[in-house]
Parts: sequence; C-alpha cells; structure tokens
Amino acid sequence: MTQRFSFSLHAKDGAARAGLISTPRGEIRTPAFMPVGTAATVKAMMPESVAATGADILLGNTYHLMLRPGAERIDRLGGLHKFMNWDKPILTDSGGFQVMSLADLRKLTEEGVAFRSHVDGSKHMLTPERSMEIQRLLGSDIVMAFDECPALPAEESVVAESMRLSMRWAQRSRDAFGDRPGHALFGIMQGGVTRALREESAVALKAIGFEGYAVGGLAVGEGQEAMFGVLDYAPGMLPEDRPRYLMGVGKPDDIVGAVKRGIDMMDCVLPSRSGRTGQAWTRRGQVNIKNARHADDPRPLDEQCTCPACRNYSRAYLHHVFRSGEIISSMLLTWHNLHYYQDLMQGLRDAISAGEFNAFEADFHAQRAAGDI
Ligand code: PRF
Ligand code: ZN
Repeated sequence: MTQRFSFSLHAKDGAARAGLISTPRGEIRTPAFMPVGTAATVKAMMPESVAATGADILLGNTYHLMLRPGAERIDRLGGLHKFMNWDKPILTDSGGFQVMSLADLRKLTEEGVAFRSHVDGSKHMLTPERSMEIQRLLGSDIVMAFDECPALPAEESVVAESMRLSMRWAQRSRDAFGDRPGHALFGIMQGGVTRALREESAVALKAIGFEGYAVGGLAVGEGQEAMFGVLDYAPGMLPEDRPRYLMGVGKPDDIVGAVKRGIDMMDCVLPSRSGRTGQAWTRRGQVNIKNARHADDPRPLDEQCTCPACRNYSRAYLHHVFRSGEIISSMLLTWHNLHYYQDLMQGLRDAISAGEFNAFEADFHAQRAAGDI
C-alpha cells in the first residue's frame, strides 16, 4: 500500500469547507454524500449506476453484514469491495447504533452489547474489539469507532454517562484498530444537545487522535432547530485539518445547513428508501409520484435533472410503474434521488470554491419555496 489516507482543504466560505480525501481506493470530494449500502447493495441500484450518479464513497453496516452473510465469509470471498463489485472507498458504521435500533433483547455493559439477531434470533456480542475486527474483515476504508447513541430527548445524566462510555470505547477502538496504512479510523462525538458534554467528548477524542471525526447523536428526535443549534458549535470543537462527518443526515435542507456549519461528509437512507415508496426529491421540493395528478403528465420529474429517469421517462410513466408495483419504479426513482443528492453536493462544492455559498443557499431555498409545478 503506497498511498496513505489524507485530507486536504481547498476552500472555505464562512464555516463551509470544500476539500478532498485521498485513499488508496480513490478520492472523495467533500462535502460528500454517501449513499447507504447496508446489506452490500444500494437497494435497486447496480454499483456502476451508483457511481454514475457521482458518488465517490458508499456506507456499509457492520451490524447487518456480521449477521448475514457474516464477516468471515465476506473475508474468505475477497472482501466487501469485491463481493459487491464496488471498487471505490467504503465507510462502515460500527454496529452499536444499529443494534440499539434493530436488534432484540439488548444488554449493554462496559464490555459491549449483547443482543439477538433481528434476522434469526441468534445470540451475538459486539465490543469495540470485535467491531474493529469485523470492519477489518470487510476491508472497510474508513472504519468507525464503536459507540453508543441514546435517543433524544433523554436525561442529561443519561446522555453524559453514555457519552463517557462511548469515549472509553473510542480508546479501545483506537487500540484494537492498530496500524493499518491506507485505512482510517474515525472517532464519534456524542453528548446530545448539551454544549459542555459535546466539549468534553471533543476533548476526549482529540486526546486519543483519529484520522477523522464524526458528529454522532444527532437526528435522533431532537428536530432540525436543535440539531443546527449543536452544529453551530460542535464542528468548531474538532480539528480543522481532519474530515468531519455528520452521521445519518439527512433531508436536502439538513445537508445544506450542515455544510454551512462546517460538515464535510454525510450519509442517509432517505434518497434510496424514499425512491422505493414513490417519493422524489427535486429542486422544487418533494414530489409524490403516486399522486393522481401525474397520471397524464408528459413532463419529466425535474426539467433540470440529467438522470435517466428524467431524460427518458415522463411523470405519467413513473406514476404508472409505481402504481403497478413494477420493479423499474424503485430503480428509476432511486436513481433520480441519488443523482439529485449528488448534484446538490456538486453545487455546494462549486459554491464554496467560488466563495458563493450564501447565494447558493438563498437560491436553494427560493427554488423550493416556488413549489412543485
Ligand atoms: N453513531 C453511529 N452511527 C450512527 C449514529 C451515531 O450516533 C447516528 C446518529 N444520527 C446515525 N448513525 N455509530
Ligand atoms: Zn432525475
């Protein structure tokens, strides 16, 4: 492995940043949006199509892959990149967050979390050490530290104890990760919506030292205003020269607001999941393709979009295939949504590089305010 993991900042506009992450598997232009490929697939998309939307990196999940098909099996088959036919970078989440939201009969201790699989009821244990091992077996390029994320609202004392446990797990993650040139380990800040806890978490993570830093524990029920309240100060508590990743966010306006506040990377199931339920995200806002008003509409979903769904199909067709339960409906709407998200990221990167973030943001909101046509 000749090339190491690195991050360079190219432009700043207010708190917003544009930069480049370099890895042996390729470069990631930031601000970056990572499509979610939970079960070794971005649902309804071929990997080459995901790349065609402009994605530089995918997110995979420790929790799902350890249960099915198993990390050791993926390792024997040559790693996750080969297994799923995606040769660009992959970031994997560490599993704790998914255990808490998906698994049965969870038991949290200092050691880690014991749980039963939501797939077949089998018993498992995840610890910082096992999470690092699984993410190594998968061949993940960006490994996330093992953490715990309480749902909000929660008692401040509960959030504080949980954050301190996550910081002890962050140290154990760092120790277990070892020396792996070309691969990065990101720490995860917790602390809910309490500034002093966020500061304590940032200080702890910086003392350990990571290749990148995530802001965890947001978009878990606190609402956009409270999330932006935390993002007004949290990114500034993290090292300027390392990528900052906001986990599990979000809607297009969440993304614009997060980038404005200094976030470099994001992931969310929203564009892919809503593509399968007939929801399209466009410059003019959300379009529900099931709506009867589209049945005779010969226009594309989004006149300005260059994706295959918008270049080659009418709203009437997309409405028809959705109503008929045809598989192509999920394929086309997911493609469009991911393409729209990547267009948004390119627009943000260009605006930051040109020093025109504020004008871009104003135009983004004005187009949405004009509404669907
Ligand atoms: N921690 C981890 N994964 C996450 C989160 C977190 O706090 C969130 C919170 N939005 C989403 N995914 N490890
Ligand atoms: Zn489109």
